[in-house]
Amino acid sequence: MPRYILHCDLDCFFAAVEARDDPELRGKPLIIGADPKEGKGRGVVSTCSYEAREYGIHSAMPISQAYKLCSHAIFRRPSHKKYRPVSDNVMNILKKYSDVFQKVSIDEAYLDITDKCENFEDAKKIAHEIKNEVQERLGITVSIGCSSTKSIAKIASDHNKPNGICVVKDDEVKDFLKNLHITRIPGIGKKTKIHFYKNGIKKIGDLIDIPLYKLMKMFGKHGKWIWRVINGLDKRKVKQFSEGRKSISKERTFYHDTDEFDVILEKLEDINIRIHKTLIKEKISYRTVTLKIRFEDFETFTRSKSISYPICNHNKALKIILNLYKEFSEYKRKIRLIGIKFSNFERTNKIRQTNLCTFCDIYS
Ligand code: TTP
Ligand code: MG
Repeated sequence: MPRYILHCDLDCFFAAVEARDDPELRGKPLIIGADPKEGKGRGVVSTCSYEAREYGIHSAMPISQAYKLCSHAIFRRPSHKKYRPVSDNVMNILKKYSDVFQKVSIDEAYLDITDKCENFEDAKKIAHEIKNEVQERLGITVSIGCSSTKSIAKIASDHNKPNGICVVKDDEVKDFLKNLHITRIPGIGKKTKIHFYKNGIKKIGDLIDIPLYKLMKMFGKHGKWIWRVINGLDKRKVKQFSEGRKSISKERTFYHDTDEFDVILEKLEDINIRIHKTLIKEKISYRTVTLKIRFEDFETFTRSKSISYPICNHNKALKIILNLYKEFSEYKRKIRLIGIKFSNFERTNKIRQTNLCTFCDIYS
């Protein structure tokens, strides 16, 4: 059964909002980020207008370098308070087009519109309607990719930026991908691309005819993820994340009540990793970690630790959990159940450190 998935991504989001609100900024190289202090400033570029991109400027570039490349650009500090409501308004428009809606960052979301389409022409019409509505109501532009998998829809939304729509039908996937650089595959970034270069692979076309077993031999489980993406076989669903969710927890009852630390630790590690997969996928950071312990006599305790800044890191979380556990290690009773809860959430913008490994761990 064919699927129709849209990936919508706003164009130079922060810069677009600034230019919408100040006509002076339109059509000019505009850089949103740290203060350049005439080339001596520290910090980075958050984003920039497409006019600024012509000078080679991009997100995460040191602001001093951006200043060198285009000192006559207009520099503005980001004003997050302004962007959040615009993002909410965009998401509310998108949600009207499908209940199967997944926000993935402040300016990016997937929609599964399979129920509303018989073919890709229908999907394209919906993409146009969305684009027009966003532009008319909010005065900014969105680029939309459409395909039957999330990964190809995402690559496609980037393809005709800004203000573009790109539809990739199932039988067009290989042709569409073959001339693109390998870093367009989600999860292949600056660092991982080196492995591919060593094997003489630069374009996705260099990977396309390699059979699965060989890709797995060359790149392990990463190879499997790549094979799925380039063959249009990424099966990930558009998942609706309940924005009202306040916490995520998991608990496990031991088969036999236990006081063996190794057994308890293994269980904690397992639960911790599983919850982090969800947290990473849904781009959630937390400030509070809670440990729950039920002893053999059913007496139950919870202990929490809150930290001052949001994190999403399983190693740090485990340290906190083990610190909370210390208190109970004195007890001379066996444990029946153990659980972990993460709460006090903050939705992060983008998880920028995602590497291929994380992708494969999450999606395999
Ligand atoms: P992106 O969608 O990655 O970038 P963009 O919308 O500015 O440009 P594009 O047209 O290529 O989609 O990120 C959305 C916003 O998130 C961006 O406007 C600013 C912010 N951001 C940062 O603050 N730092 C970063 O490194 C990145 C990548 C984005
Ligand atoms: Mg964007």
